[in-house]
Amino acid sequence: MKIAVATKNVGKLDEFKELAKDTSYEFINIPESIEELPPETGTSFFENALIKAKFISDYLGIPAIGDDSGLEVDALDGAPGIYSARYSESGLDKDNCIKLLEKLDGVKEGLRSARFQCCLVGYFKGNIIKSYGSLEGKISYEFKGKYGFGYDPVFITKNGLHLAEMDKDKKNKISHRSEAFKYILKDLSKLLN
Ligand code: ITT
Repeated sequence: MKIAVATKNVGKLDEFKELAKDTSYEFINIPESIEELPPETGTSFFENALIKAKFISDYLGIPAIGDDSGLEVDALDGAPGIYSARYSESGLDKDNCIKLLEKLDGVKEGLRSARFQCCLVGYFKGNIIKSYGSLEGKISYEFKGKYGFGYDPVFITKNGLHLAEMDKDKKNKISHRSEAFKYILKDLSKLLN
């Protein structure tokens, strides 16, 4: 079965492709002709992931998976949360991280706890499946690492490494996205019922 991955984020797509390697499904990119996904007008990761999945599934006529994810920082009352991609004015990964470190300026190490959240939604002809995953850690004081995307350079995992110090294989062993992926795989066949 072909399933479209409803994302324009190359970092997410790379991780998906790696996770999908050992499955019997064929995960495909959305066509280049789709320049933008619809606006994320939802109030939760679930609602936004559904917007993406439904749009792409209806457009291509095949099942699609949408991923809405983000970072929740306790000292910032859960921000940037569903606004993670649009946190800084430019929305660029580097600027988002810089803004986050500025917001946490002066916050002590013990109070910098945070977690990545990921909601995956599968959609086809009105059928909806969903799953969640999360990854606990804390926000660093500096950038470190060359892998990954988004907030990976400023997120320290339980093992003390920044997420951007882990290559795709290592990140996929622990990440919020891989946890959600593991759960949604079990339900994918329900999309065709
Ligand atoms: P699509 O909507 O096209 O999928 P997006 O980047 O806009 O791409 P989101 O709206 O879900 O996706 O925003 C998620 C943001 O949260 C993303 O831009 C990253 O900055 C951050 N994020 C999510 N997962 C991450 C991860 O595994 N590592 C680092 N940052 C992550």
